[in-house]
Amino acid sequence: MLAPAMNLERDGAAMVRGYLDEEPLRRIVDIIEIAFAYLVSGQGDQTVRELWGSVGVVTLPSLNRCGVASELARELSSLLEWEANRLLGPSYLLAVHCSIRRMYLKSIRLEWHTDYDGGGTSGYDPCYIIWLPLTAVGINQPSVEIVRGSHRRMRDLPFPSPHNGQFPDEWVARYFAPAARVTPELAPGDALVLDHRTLHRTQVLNGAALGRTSIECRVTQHDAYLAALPNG
Ligand SMILES: O=C(O)CCC(=O)C(=O)O
Repeated sequence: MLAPAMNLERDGAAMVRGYLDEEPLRRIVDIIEIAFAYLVSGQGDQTVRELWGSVGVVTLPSLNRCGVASELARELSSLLEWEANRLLGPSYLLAVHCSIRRMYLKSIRLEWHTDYDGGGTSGYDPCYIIWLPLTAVGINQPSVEIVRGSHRRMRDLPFPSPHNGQFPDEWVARYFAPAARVTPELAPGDALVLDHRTLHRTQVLNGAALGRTSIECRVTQHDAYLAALPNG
């Protein structure tokens, strides 16, 4: 289903068209392309190469081990935090939970999960993901599919047993109406903002020629972290 207008508090998700202006978008792309060019040329230590090779991800704190100068890595972090603050109000960038994903194999996709239950963010509540596609998604490249309103119900539903952080499609179908599933079509510079309890997965897009690049930026508004902000 195409994305209807959504509200972050009510739906646990919202689309923000034109979240990034042209200049910050260009800076972000330029900085992360340095990292991918470095890895593609066979450089990088074993840890960064393994993560990149297995799930197509580079974490924000590891950029300086991927050929990105420290000041450029800092510029990227500051930019992501500044934009998040502009959108959501005072928010602390969880750099260790921020990453850049380049999908280049059909097999790399994430199944239904919430970051709260499967992504290690439960200690940061309230916490949000600002998902930034750097390539157009939703038609030829997979977007992120979400279950609208799931952030509230996920507090109370009985989890599959055993639970490994993922939720099988049948489990999601049992508790949520098909109409609650939304797959936004987004352009570079747009953002999809999610509550960290919102169910989401990589869009299933059969036949897509994978070449998608995206950023998962996570921020918290937990009091302890807000107090660490310069104006906190
Ligand atoms: O980029 C994707 O396809 C999935 C991202 C995701 O699920 C996440 O960041 O938690």
